[in-house]
Amino acid sequence: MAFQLPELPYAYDALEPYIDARTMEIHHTKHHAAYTNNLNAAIAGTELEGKSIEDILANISQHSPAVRNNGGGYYNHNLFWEIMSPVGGGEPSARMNIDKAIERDFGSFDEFKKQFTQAAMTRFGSGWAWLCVDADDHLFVTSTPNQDNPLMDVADKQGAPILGLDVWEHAYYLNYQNRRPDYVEAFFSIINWHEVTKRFNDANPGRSNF
Ligand code: MN3
Repeated sequence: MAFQLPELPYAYDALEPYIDARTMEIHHTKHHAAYTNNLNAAIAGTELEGKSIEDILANISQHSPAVRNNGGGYYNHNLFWEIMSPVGGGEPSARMNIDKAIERDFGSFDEFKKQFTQAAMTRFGSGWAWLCVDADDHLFVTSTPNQDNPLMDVADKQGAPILGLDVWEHAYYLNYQNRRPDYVEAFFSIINWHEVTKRFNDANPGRSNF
């Protein structure tokens, strides 16, 4: 079963004015579609066919650059579409475990936002900023180059990504040109904290409630 390009969970114009419809359409139908097709081509007829994307990424150091770049691109964009929502933004509510975990591990939401923004701004060239859960069930912020991600065994720090921001120029250039800081700030208006919370809970199903 080949990997499939997912449908977006909202219309291309749903995230305006934060992300414009044209950017979303090109990003999904061209960039994400290409990663998906190229991943399928790279694994066709190999032992990777039929494996989950998570399994492939966990041992990515053993695979070709084509699998690394396109497997990362496939996974990262699947996550990216889902952790945004036209009714998102703000801060996670007190009913979500994630808000207590952010306070515990960063001290405050503002400090988390500062660290995440810093990671997005200081990632030179193309890459991603991430909020992840580590093996000890603590949150951390990191960034990765190109289409790498923290599931990969080549990552500086490994963990389960629960929030990610694409800082490739293709993600923002039509609307923001070189103003990456404005794009990063806008992203905070469309974060789907329900989905981030779900991913936080899935990262450690045995966790007792906060
Ligand atoms: Mn992208």
